[in-house]
Amino acid sequence: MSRSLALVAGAALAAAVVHASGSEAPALKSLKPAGLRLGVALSQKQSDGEDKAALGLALRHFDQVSPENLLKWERVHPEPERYEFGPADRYVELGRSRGLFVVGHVLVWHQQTPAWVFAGEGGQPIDRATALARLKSHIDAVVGRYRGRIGGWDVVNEALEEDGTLRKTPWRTAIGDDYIARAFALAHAADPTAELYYNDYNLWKPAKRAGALRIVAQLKAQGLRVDGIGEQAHWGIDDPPLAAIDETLAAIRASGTRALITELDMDVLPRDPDMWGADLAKKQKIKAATNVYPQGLPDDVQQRLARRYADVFALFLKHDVGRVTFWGVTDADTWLDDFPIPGRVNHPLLWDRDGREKPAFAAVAEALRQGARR
Ligand code: 9MR
Repeated sequence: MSRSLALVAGAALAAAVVHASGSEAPALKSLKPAGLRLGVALSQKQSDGEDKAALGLALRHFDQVSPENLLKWERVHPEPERYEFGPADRYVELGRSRGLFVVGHVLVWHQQTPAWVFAGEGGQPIDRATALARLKSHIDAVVGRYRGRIGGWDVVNEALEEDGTLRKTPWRTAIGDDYIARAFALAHAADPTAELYYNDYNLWKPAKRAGALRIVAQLKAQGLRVDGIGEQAHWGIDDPPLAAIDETLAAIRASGTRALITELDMDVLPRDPDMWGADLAKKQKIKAATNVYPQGLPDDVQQRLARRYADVFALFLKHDVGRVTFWGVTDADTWLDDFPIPGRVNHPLLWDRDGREKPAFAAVAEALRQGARR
């Protein structure tokens, strides 16, 4: 690109920022305490610069980025001998060129991993040695490629059942319980400078939290590097209770490992206890009953959402979490439109579908200001 073209493109991006935010709101990252990383997950459209308005908001307000999907195994390593690094290279370069802390997500997960990874010879179950060899070549290739440039990795994601026992994943079946330790050791060998995290959801539940603390204590007892325990924080507008979040952050902090909030959003739609496991017909019924704000979020719920964000941010700051990452920039991109019920209109983030700040934005800004003053 010529210099003048680059200038025009830069100006267009700046214009998109002003248009999208609709006001001269302060950049969130300018308000926060220095020790807190404040980030957002980018879609590939955003890191590729196609969604300029959302990218503009991300670059203005955050100092850390996570990749929503493009570093998952199925994207980056779809076939045994084929890696697709293009989107990830552009994502890492974008973050580095803007001085952002770039996170890698995710090395070991039972989802979004192609079937070949777990397939043995001739239809046999995969053996331990083969599984370890595949794990090593993947981690060497991916972590090694971004050595010194990706600042921290979600090494293992969602290894726990709700009761705190280890989940029966294909990795565990093939390798054994030490697959977690092996993954951390391999990641550290591939980039000794990178921070390494254990990441999971529902760590506000005491049994699951105990499981995460146990995993990390065992890793550390083996001399392995662990820099953070990530609570994803896909939460609701009313639950989990603040007291449970408070206790969890206190417990993680007391364990000596930094707590991170890695995938924050607030589902505002009514919940139905059956919604996660329901069949398609039932899901349709639940959709009809719960898709209650298709035209936008009413003022009273905007205010409730703002209060909820203020409350959880007060706890994040109280417990000195190392990072808070939102799972998406605006409501236009949220995965919650399709989960657990497909085709609804959710409103979980700080900007609405048109990129306008919601009251929750001002609430987070104020919480950060107060946190920085303490
Ligand atoms: O937001 C992601 C969505 O676009 C993908 O379809 C989905 C596939 O499983 O993964 C979502 O991100 C997940 C993250 O990688 C791990 N924690 C839960 C997130 C929400 O499902």
